[in-house]
Amino acid sequence: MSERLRKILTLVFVREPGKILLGLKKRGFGCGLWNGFGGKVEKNETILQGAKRELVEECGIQADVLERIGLINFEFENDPVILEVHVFQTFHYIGDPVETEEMKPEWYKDGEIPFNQMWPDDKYWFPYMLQKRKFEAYFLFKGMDTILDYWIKESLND
Ligand code: 6OG
Repeated sequence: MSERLRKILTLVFVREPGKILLGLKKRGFGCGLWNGFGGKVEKNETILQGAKRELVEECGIQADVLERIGLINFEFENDPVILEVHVFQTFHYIGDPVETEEMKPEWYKDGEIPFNQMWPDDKYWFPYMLQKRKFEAYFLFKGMDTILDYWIKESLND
């Protein structure tokens, strides 16, 4: 039996009524794709603390309250690592988004999300987020572009 290594990651979306802040990833995993802000949770912090830290580091925005909206497990074919991504959103934040070495931020209207320049899983679960429904999901990838298998369900509790 193969060992599964679990990496805990965060993904944060800053929202305004009718629009959403995305960042173009300028380096590393997912480079060239629009996404929320986030990264690995460090050993000395909670998931929520990690989410807030990454949001400040990657686009200069401070959010005192983040709402937990989703949990996604990603697996990649022939890779023992499971990515456990905790998804948050906030409508209450301080500061204007700034470009950093990691991300170029830009506001998008809810109806004009650039799915063709995003991870392919996003088009499945963004509708849940945009309709303020909490969700849980699983995706099995082959490489970075192909989804071999997935499920998604609304989660009614936190
Ligand atoms: P760093 O490695 O830069 O954090 N992430 C994904 N986001 C989406 N939408 N789809 C995926 O499909 C993803 N895999 C990872 C989690 C990586 C950031 O990218 C997110 C983190 O916010 C596979 O530290």
